[in-house]
Amino acid sequence: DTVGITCVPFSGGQPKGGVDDGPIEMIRFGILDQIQGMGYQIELSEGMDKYRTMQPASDPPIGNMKNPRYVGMAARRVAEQVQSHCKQGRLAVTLGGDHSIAMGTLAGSSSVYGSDMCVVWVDAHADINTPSSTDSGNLHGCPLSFVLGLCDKDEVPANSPFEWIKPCIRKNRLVYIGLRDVDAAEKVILRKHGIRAFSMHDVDKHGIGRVVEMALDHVNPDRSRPIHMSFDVDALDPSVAPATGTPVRGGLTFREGHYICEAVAETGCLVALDLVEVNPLLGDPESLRQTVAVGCSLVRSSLGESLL
Ligand code: DIR
Ligand code: MN
Ligand code: MN
Ligand code: MN
Repeated sequence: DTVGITCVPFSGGQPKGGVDDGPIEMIRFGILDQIQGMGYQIELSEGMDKYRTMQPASDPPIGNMKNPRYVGMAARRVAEQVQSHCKQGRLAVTLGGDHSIAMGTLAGSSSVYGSDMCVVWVDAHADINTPSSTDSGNLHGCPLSFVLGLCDKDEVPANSPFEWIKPCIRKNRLVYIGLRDVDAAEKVILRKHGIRAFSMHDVDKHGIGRVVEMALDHVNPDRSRPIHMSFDVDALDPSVAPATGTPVRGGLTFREGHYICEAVAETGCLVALDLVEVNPLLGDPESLRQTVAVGCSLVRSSLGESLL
């Protein structure tokens, strides 16, 4: 089997520098050798430096959205690179970068696997703000609204940097695990569209085993549909993954995070994986090492490392 890896050194979807060094730190930690050591072939997407040089000289806000052109262009390139891996039957692994790049990863994978594909979104946050609902204007809080087709026409007009994104993910094919910091406007969106979410409250109540089972039953009852998992390291508790831009207390334990990855690997349905929001610039060297290490081990677990 071949894993197609796309490194996206990109931080334009949020204000903190450093998250663009997430992929290189994971490579330094040995993620490529580790994946090869599991018996996979690796194909690496070309030109990761382009994600830095493609930043436009001028990128004024559109409405509330910050860096809209940069985010739109980078995500479009991510979509092409992920699409090309999926087309060739490779498991597409994307290392971020901030979570705005998921509008690209999902556009890319769904262009190959179609609307039958389901999405498991593991995050402290819902990342489903629309261009008009976002308070922060940070596009890493918005990727899902674009791919679900929740934006009004006037939010994504012709010539918008996001015009290329077609609605490609069905609302009943998306499920969340780990939520604990959801904006009021996002709660309205989740309720309005009946999107299934398992918060940390649900993890406490049912245990992670039952939560993952219920989540997969919702989007993939026969375990036959392709799965794209998008894993934001801030889903983990800050004691486990401290070096991330928007940590929120009360998150997943080390084992709970890995359990999700193992259970998804066990389905044999995983076609694409995002590992995002590792920010090596935040915190002391030990926090950094710990966060990079846990990011790499989540990837390995998703690829089946811990299955016997
Ligand atoms: C908040 C925080 N909902 C926003 N989102 C974050 O800015 O839209 N996403 N941190 O990762
Ligand atoms: Mn996120
Ligand atoms: Mn998050
Ligand atoms: Mn975030």
